[in-house]
Amino acid sequence: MSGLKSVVCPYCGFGCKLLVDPKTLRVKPHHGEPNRGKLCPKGLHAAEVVTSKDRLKRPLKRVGSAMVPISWGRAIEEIANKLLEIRELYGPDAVAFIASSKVSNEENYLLQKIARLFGTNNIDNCARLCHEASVHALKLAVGAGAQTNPYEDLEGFNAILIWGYNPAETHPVVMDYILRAKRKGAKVIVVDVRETRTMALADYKLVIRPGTDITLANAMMHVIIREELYNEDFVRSRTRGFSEVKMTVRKYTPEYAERVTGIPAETIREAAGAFALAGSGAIMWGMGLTQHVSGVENVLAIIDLALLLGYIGERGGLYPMRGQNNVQGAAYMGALSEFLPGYVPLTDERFRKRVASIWGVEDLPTERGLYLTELWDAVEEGNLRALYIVGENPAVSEADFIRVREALRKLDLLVVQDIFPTRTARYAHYLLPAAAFCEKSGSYMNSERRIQWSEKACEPYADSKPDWEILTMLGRALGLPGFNYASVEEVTAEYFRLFPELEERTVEELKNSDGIFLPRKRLHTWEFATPDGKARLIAVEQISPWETPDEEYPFVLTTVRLISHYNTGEMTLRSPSLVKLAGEPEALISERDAAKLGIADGDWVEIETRRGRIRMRAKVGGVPQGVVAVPFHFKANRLTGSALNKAGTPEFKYSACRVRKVQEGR
Ligand SMILES: Nc1nc2c(c(=O)[nH]1)N[C@H]1C(S)=C(S)[C@@H](COP(=O)(O)OP(=O)(O)OC[C@H]3O[C@@H](n4cnc5c(=O)[nH]c(N)nc54)[C@H](O)[C@@H]3O)O[C@H]1N2
Ligand SMILES: Nc1nc2c(c(=O)[nH]1)N[C@H]1C(S)=C(S)[C@@H](COP(=O)(O)OP(=O)(O)OC[C@H]3O[C@@H](n4cnc5c(=O)[nH]c(N)nc54)[C@H](O)[C@@H]3O)O[C@H]1N2
Ligand code: SF4
Ligand SMILES: [Mo]
Repeated sequence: MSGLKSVVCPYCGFGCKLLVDPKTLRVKPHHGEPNRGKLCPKGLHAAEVVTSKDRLKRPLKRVGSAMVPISWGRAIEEIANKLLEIRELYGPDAVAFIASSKVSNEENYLLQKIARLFGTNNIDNCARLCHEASVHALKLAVGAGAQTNPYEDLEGFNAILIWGYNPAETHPVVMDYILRAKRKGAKVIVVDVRETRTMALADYKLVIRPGTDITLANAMMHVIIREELYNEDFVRSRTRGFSEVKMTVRKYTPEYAERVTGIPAETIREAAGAFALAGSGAIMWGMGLTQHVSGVENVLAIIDLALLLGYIGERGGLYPMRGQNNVQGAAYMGALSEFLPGYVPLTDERFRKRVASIWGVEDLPTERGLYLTELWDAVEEGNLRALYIVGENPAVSEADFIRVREALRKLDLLVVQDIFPTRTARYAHYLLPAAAFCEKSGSYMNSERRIQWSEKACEPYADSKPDWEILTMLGRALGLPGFNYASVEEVTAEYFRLFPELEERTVEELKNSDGIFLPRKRLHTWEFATPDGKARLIAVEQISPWETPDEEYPFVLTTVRLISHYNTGEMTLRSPSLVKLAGEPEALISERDAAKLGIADGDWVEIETRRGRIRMRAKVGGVPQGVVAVPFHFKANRLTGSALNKAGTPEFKYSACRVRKVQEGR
C-alpha cells in the first residue's frame, strides 16, 4: 500500500477525492470515481490551508476588547451555561445554530441534534444562500429535493443544457464529463448573462438579460409545444398540469421573448428545437437561477422543460449542482430549519417520533425554525439572543452585510467555531479552533448524493479539535441525552439508522467502497417521489426583480465566482499558490458603457448601490450593455440587497447600481 490517505476535497460539491501523503501533505488525484484522476487547482493546493500560520491554535474568550486563551473544559462549560441561561430567560428559540456545509455528515448530524434536543429548529446552513430554491422547486414538482442522476450519466445524454451555471470556474472537474459527452456528439446549450468560460464550448450561446430566465424557459416550451416536439406519452402517463402550462406559455412567443431577454427569436427556436430533438438530455443549473427573488419559480420553469420532454431517469436528469463540499450532506443530516434529516417535513409525526426515540426523548419541536437569512432581523427585534456558528462566515457571505455585522455585534452570546479567525470571528465572545478536513475522519455527500468516507491524514493543528469532538463535549455539557460518542464511527452508525436504505449497511462497507448513493443512484426512473407518483408541471409567469434600474442607479449588478477564489476567501486567500494564480479581481463592464463613461481596461471604478460602494479595477467586455459583474469573494455584499425568495435565498444576482471612474482604489 502507498500509505496515501483518501480525503474528500474541502472545497466544492463536485466531491473529488484527494490522495494525501501524511508526511508531506502533498496531494495527488484519486483515480476512481468521481474525479477519475483529475483535480482543479483548489484541490491540488488544499494542504496550504492546513499549514497556514493563521490557523486558530487554542480556544479564546473575549475579555473586554481582547481575546484571551481559555481551556477547552472552561470554554465549553461557560458556553453551555450561558446557552442554558438564555433558554431559561427567553425560551429555546432565542438561540440559533448555524451548521457548516464544510464539515462532515457526522458533525452536521450532531449540531442539528443539539439544536432540536435543546428545543429549537433554529438550525440552518449556507444551502439557504445557495440551492434551497432548487430544493423547494424539486420537492413541489418531483417530490425529492436533490440531483436526480449521477455524473456518469452526463456522458450518455445527447444534449446538455447549462443554465445560470459556470462549471468551468466553479466545478472544473465536471467539465471533463461535459467534454466527453460533447465528443460523443452531445449538443451543449449555455444560458448566462455573460460570455463565460463555460460558454466557450457551447453549440448554442444564449446571453440573457439578468432575471428574465422564466421568459426564456416559457418561450422554449412555447416552441416545443407548438411544434409538437414534447413527449406526449410521458406527459400523459407521468405528469399532471400540462394544460395549465400549455395555456401559460402560449403568449411567450420567441418574438416576445426576444424583447424581454435580448436573445434573438431565431436562436431561441433553434436551441429549443435542438434540445427537444436530442431525445435525451440533462439540465444543469446554478446560482444564476436560484439567487433571485423568483428563485423557486425559475427552477420550476426549467423542471417543466425537462418534464415536457420526458428527460428523466435513463433519458435525462436534473442537476442542481451543489456548491460546498458537504452542502448536500448537511441537508440530508437535517441541518435545515424546515426539514428533519432526509428532507422529511417537521410535521411528519411518525418519522419525527422515530428520530426522537432514537435520541432518547418523547418528541421534537415541530415549528419551522428561522432561516439563516432571517436571523439578522430577529436579533434587531430582540427575539434572538445567542448564535452558535460552525464553519460559516455570514459577516461576508450574507447580502447587505453591514446590517448583518450590526446584528452580530448585538448578540448576548456569539460562538464561532472555525479553522481561521474569520471576519465573523471579530464579533465572537468565544472562538473555538476546529481541526481541518484532513486532520479528522468522517463522511461527506457530494452533489450526486454519493456518501464518501474521508480519512484522517495528520494530527489536528496545535490545540484544535475535530468539530464532532467539540460538539460531543457541548452536547454533554448541555445535559443532552446520548452525547457519549467515543469515535466518529459511532455517529456514522447512528445516522445510518435514520435511513431505511442505510439501515443494513455498515461503516466498514462505506470505508471500503467508492461511496454509497443515498437513497439510490438514479431517482424517479419509474415513478416520482410525490404522493401519487406523478410529477407536477407547474406553470409560472415572469417575475420582476426586487430592485430594478432607474435613472439614479441605471445598471444591473450581478456577482459571480472565479476559479481560484472560493466563497468568502477565508481559505483560498490563505493559500499562496491560489493567490498567485488568481490575479487581481476585476469588475466587468460592456464596451459601450465603458466608452460612455470613459473607462478603459485596468482603470479604477467605483460601484455603488443603495447599500454601499466598493472600488475595483475595470475589465471592459464580456457582459452585455447595462450589466456589471463583480466577483463575490471580496466585498460584493456591501452592495447587494436583502430581499428573499420563497426559499429564503437573497437576490445576490440582481441589484441596481451606478458606476463611475475614480483615480485610485481606496
Ligand atoms: N472556484 C470556485 N468554485 C466554487 C465556489 C467558489 O466560490 N469558487 N463556490 C461553490 C459554491 S458554494 C457554489 S453554490 C457553486 C456555484 O456555482 P455557479 O452557480 O456556477 O456560480 P456563480 O458564478 O455564482 O453563478 C453562475 C452564473 O450565473 C450567471 N448569472 C447571473 N445572473 C444570472 C441570471 O439572471 N440568469 C442567468 N441565466 N444567469 C445568471 C453568472 O454570470 C454566472 O456565470 O460553486 C461552488 N464552486
Ligand atoms: N454576493 C454574493 N453572495 C453570496 C453568493 C453569491 O453568489 N454572491 N453565494 C452564496 C453561496 S452559494 C454560499 S454557499 C455562501 C457561502 O458562504 P459561507 O459558507 O459563509 O462561505 P465560506 O467562505 O465557504 O465559509 C466557510 C467557513 O468554514 C470554515 N471551515 C472550513 N473547514 C472547516 C472545518 O473543518 N471546521 C470548521 N468549523 N470550519 C471550517 C472556513 O474557514 C470558512 O470560514 O455565500 C453566499 N453569498
Ligand atoms: S473540482 Fe471541486 S472537489 Fe474537485 S478539486 Fe476542484 S474544488 Fe475540489
Ligand atoms: Mo453555495
